[in-house]
Amino acid sequence: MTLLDNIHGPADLKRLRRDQLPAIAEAVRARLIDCCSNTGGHIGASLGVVELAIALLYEFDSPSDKILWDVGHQAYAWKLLTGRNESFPTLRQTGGISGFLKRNESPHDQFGAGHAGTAMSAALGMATARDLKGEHYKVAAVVGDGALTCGLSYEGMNNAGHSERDIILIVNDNGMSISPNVGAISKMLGSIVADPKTNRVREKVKQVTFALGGVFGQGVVDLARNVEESVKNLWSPGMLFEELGFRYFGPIDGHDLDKLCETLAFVRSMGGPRVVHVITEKGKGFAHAESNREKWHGLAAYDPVTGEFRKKASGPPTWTQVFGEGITALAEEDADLVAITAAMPSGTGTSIFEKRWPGRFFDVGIAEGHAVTFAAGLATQGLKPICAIYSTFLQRAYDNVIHDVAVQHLPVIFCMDRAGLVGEDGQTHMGLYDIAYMLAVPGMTVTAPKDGDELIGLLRTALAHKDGPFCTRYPRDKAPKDPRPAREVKPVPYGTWEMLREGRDIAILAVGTMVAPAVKAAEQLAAEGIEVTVVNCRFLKPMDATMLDALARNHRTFVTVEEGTVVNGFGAYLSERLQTAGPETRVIALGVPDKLIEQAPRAEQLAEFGLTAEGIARRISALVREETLEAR
Ligand SMILES: Cc1ncc(C[n+]2csc(CCOP(=O)(O)OP(=O)(O)O)c2C)c(N)n1
Repeated sequence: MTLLDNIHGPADLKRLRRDQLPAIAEAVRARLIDCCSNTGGHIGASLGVVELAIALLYEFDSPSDKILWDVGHQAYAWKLLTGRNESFPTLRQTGGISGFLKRNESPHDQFGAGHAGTAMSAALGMATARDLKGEHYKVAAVVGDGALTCGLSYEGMNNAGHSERDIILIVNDNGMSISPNVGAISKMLGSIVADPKTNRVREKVKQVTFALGGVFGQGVVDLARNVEESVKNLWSPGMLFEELGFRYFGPIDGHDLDKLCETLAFVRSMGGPRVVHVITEKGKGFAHAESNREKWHGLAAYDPVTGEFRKKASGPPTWTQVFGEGITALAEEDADLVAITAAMPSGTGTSIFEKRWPGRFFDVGIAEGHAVTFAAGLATQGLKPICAIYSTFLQRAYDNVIHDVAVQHLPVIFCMDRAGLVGEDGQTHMGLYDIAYMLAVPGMTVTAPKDGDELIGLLRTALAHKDGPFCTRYPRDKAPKDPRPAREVKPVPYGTWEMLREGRDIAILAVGTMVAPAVKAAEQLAAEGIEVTVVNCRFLKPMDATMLDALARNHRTFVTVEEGTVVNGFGAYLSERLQTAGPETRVIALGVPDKLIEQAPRAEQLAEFGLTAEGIARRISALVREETLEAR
């Protein structure tokens, strides 16, 4: 029995004395470290806000007060304290609780997320609804300093400050995004923390305002606040927030529960837009996580004592590594190649490039739209920008892809990691839509490699391609085999497919990750006496018209296989192309169905949707049986 077993929600926490809260924080940390050692997850980010989660639940009235966590990856303590202690070991597991906040998981999860930058806008929506309906709860958005590199956060702040509504922004400032945070705002937050003179003055002014409130009436307090504001504007680097219409409180130590509770209680009691600047330490209380904050932001299962991963990496490198090493090598040959990431240097493998080519590497912060338009600007001047952004996060920048890149026909190269089924991160992170959204962009070359060599070959093709944008995609997985050194890999001839096996009747047109299982399926089918054709459709757009026309002459049934949504995917695109091929021709599209996909290991997800050799063989066997019956 631990202290946590008695906490089933905020009411249980509120029954405790304030001096009992540090023991709760300790119990929460122990539980997080223990459970995440089996499940993996965002342990570093979550350890940093244990006290903040406790203080918010202690001083506010969740769920009638609405507390929103931006991204939601850091809200594990929040989960433990709002009724999910018992189910916490199922975190990120099949059928278990989510690694992010989800509205259908708990009434305390006010707004689901996974992508950064949404909390401020959503909070303002709630505060506005409250006011329109004449209700009286509080709304607070907890936003990390990393998420303050998102343009969306400022759109929300700009609107909230102007609205003068009762709304609280809590800036969780740990100096880190996943990697050390970047940009001017991050520097500004740092200078607030570092400036002792400012802090002393601000502290004094605040104490005076507090004291006056106790002795005199509201008029004097208002006057004192005006003085405080003027002094702060003179002295405070928190001015950015103040100018946006927020009263600034802080910086305060986010691990000091007394300070946190006191400040939150005071700020809760006020009205208007206000910001509380809380300084926290990522990984707090777990030595391994404190010593390498980037690695421990979020990770796979580990040994809680040694900090080693439970599963040792063996076998071929990940696609991410192949990409990172590939562009690093290609940059030796091409001085115009530059690489861009939106706050994901290690996730995209561009950190490998950064080490070798720091001057040609750009981390622009969590700002995918900006990353794309920035790349467009680089391309206008003859550079060859490689924009490495996860498939799911590039969704944020769709207009930039069309308006800033495609309309101007600029040769920007998009490399989409985590394309396809992403496993335990669940619904918000699925890379299932990029084929559909990229095929729809006029002039976009859309590709997917079957292995690491082909990825490097396609990158070579992309770098030589001057005629508009180019994209490629690869999954969260190991590459099928070790790639050859980049210098030995030739470009893939533009717009060509690769015939891998010739059969009769049915042709499997496989995309990227589905090529290897399609080949294996064909072998299994051959053992049943079914001979199928297998084609590697590494160019989804433009298609290999010569090969397609030849195939259409001696195949009736085309089975496309892609790791993406079947809605408007490659199968749909091919159907449109084959409309005039003859009444007998049909296209069967295998892929991911049109629904939100729940968290589970990636291999389980692939099997569930039949995107394995066995699954493909089963579907084709059934088709052949149907066709035989029809023919009788
Ligand atoms: C739009 C978008 N891009 C990238 C990410 C990947 N990502 C998840 S958490 C994170 C860092 C967030 O930093 P911060 O807001 O400071 O929170 P912390 O992890 O430091 O608590 C990033 C870049 C994301 N979730 N959403």
